[in-house]
Amino acid sequence: VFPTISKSETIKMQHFRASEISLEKRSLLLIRPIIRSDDIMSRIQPIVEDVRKRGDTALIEFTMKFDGVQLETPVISAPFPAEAMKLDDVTRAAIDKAYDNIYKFHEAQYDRSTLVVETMPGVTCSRYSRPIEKVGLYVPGGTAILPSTALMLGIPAKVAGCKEIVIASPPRKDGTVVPEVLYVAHKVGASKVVLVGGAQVVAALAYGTESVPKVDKICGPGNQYVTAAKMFAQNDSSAMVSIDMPAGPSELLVIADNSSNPAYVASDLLSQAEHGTDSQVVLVAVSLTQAHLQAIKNEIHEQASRLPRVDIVRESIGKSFILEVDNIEDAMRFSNDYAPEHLILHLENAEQWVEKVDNAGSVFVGSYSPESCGDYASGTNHTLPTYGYARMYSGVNTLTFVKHITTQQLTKDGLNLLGDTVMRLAEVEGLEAHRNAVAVRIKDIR
Ligand code: HSO
Ligand code: ZN
Repeated sequence: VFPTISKSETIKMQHFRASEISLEKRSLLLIRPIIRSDDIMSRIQPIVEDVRKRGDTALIEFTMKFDGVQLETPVISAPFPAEAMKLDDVTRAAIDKAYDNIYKFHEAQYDRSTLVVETMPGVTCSRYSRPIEKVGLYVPGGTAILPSTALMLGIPAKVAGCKEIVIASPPRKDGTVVPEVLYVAHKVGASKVVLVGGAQVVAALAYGTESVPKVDKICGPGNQYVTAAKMFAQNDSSAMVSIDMPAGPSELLVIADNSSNPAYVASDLLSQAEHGTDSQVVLVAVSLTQAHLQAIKNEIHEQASRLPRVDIVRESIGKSFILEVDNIEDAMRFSNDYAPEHLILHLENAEQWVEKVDNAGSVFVGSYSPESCGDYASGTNHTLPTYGYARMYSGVNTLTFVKHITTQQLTKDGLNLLGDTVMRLAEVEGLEAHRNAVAVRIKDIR
């Protein structure tokens, strides 16, 4: 149960000392606060089924029901109308700069060369990469418009060479598309923008409708309904679709020592806390003096009070905590156990500690690397594993949109050399037809 911070109270995080809490309490701190309601699946299933059955008609009805918007058609096709993506010069320049940096980093990730390895004389194994042909990219709406997410999904898909990129995003109240999102869609070469959000558009992308193409992979963050619909579609073999990763609310863990700037630390925590009431931010304080810690707390309260989204921040800060530890090793251990989506190292010689990070979506090194830079424009991706999934998932990257095909070619001599090994293993498994496929050839060779 999390305290609700009322308007008259100080905006502060709960506070623990690692040396004073039990192991049980420590493991509780690793668990994310979100309340997963079991009925999410049962609530999205009828929506998914309905879209599958009635296609565009259902999309239009659900958009009326959930967004209060009457759509004439759910899809805008390229070439997109110039007047719908008109931006002021400063905004366009910012998107262009972010685009260039993200493009550079994601282009460098893609080694298109074919891998060729002769494992034994006459036995050649190769690996080829191919783009996933059709992809659906979900750009959430909700309490903020997120053209940056369109960049983070669209650019790697473009770099990978996906043939059809479909961007889905809920409409604005007047039924139009966010111009920044449409501009990004144009830049990444999207063929369509679907003006629908939620589980309904995930279903449309998974199964296809009259106007929405069925895609091979659906990527992008979203609320619980979007995530549940993605998981449902992935599990339905008749949909034949994959997803990027399970997604949860955004989170940040900051490790700070006495060299940190209290105002910077607080600003980073709040930048993530403003995302949503279910965001969680964690400050791991490495033997901070009480004065230093108090300075950070004061900054949190003062900066938060001035934020337009202070009501959201009150709730997310209420779900967040400070953990005091004695040394950096303990901090790293906690962080690796927590496996944060974002990790910021406000440490002296921060770069030395990167090597000790085992689990994190993306790491921000040193006091001049705010998470905001990675969220928008430095080049790294911001679609990252949350909820502890950084233990086994990578963030979205160029290879998210690529698959690999292997080949092999054996020469006569190669088969002669490897044949006995294969025949013996087939015998061990009792698979005579396997053994025979080698034996009929070996008979001719020898
Ligand atoms: N921090 C968010 C991404 C984002 N921030 C979008 C601003 N816009 C989740 O990684
Ligand atoms: Zn952010």
